[in-house]
Amino acid sequence: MYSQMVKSTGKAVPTLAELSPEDRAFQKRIDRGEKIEPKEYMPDAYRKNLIRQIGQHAHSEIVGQLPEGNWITRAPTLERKANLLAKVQDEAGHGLYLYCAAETLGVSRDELYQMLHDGQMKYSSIFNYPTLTWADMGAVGWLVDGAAIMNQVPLQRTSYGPYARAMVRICKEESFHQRQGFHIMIAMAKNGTPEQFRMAQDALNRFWYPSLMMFGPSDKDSVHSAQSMAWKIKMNTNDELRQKFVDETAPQAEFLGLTIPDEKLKWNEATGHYDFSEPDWNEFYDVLNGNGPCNTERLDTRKKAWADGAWVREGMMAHAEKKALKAAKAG
Ligand code: FAQ
Repeated sequence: MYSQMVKSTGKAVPTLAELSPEDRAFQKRIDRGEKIEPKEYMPDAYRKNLIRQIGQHAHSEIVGQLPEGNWITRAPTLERKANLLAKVQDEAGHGLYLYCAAETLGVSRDELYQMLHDGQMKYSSIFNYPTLTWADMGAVGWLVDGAAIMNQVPLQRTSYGPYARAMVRICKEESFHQRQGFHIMIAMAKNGTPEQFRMAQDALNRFWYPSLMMFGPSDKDSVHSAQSMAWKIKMNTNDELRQKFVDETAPQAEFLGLTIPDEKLKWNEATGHYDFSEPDWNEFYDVLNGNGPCNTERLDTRKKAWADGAWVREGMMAHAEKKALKAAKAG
């Protein structure tokens, strides 16, 4: 079975004094809040870490189309169908901006796809779960896009210029996605039939913990957080963002009349946050290792799409070559 590699590359963050003069100057630029642009000096490890994160982010956007694409033909109304179609199309666009941002770091899109198909690069664990009912379209928009926004809004301030700028547009679109999902949940949980309410609750039950996993392992197990935060590739730790997500989502569930499947979920006056249960981290690592319910299906679908599109790519290349030849001949 296909397996996404789980590898540890984490090292202690060096102090300024331990850095070479070039890397020290680079770190000082980051500390001053300057943006790093493609042709400027950057340490090799900064470049590699960005390719890893942006590449995985791009893969998540395009693999993330699959669980929702499954429901376009079965949307309950024309309006819902049009909204879902637009959303799924937006995700493709997000993938493209992100692949472009990664390409500015010296990796080609073909190489990134190859690494996805070989299992050398990951995509978000959340997309290895199935979407079983229409209520799942509500839960994905509300929870999955909600978690994505929580993580991506701070990334608009990330140190790498092309990544930060891609995030601005992506975040605007993600907030529309979150609202279309919440709207579906309102229709089903607040204004729907008892059966629709039950479907909405069932979707929340299945998507709650996988959504919490989207933020990555707990801080003590995060491999990249310390260095990524020093480089402002990440602006917050995984646990900080997970807590923020729970704090925002718990009142929304209450508004919907739905119950988050966590007996420990409780407002804590002293901390000013909700207490909540951690997800099952064994399940998380199992999914990363290729053993989630849909890993094989998702990757096979992407590989087939790549193989089926070969004739289009070849045709476009041939057309581009012909045009270039004509232009050269014309002078
Ligand atoms: N799934 O050291 P950390 C979306 C891996 S976009 C899979 O903490 P890091 C839009 C991690 O890569 C969703 N793998 O890692 C949408 C690393 O493995 P590696 C995607 C995960 O990078 C909505 C290892 O575990 N968003 O949903 C996951 O500092 C609806 C150790 O972890 C982004 O990519 C996971 N959940 O923090 C589309 C945002 N978590 O690479 C369609 C940008 C961790 O060493 C429909 N990325 N891993 O082999 C980030 O902010 C970070 O990369 C984190 C992980 C926070 C995801």
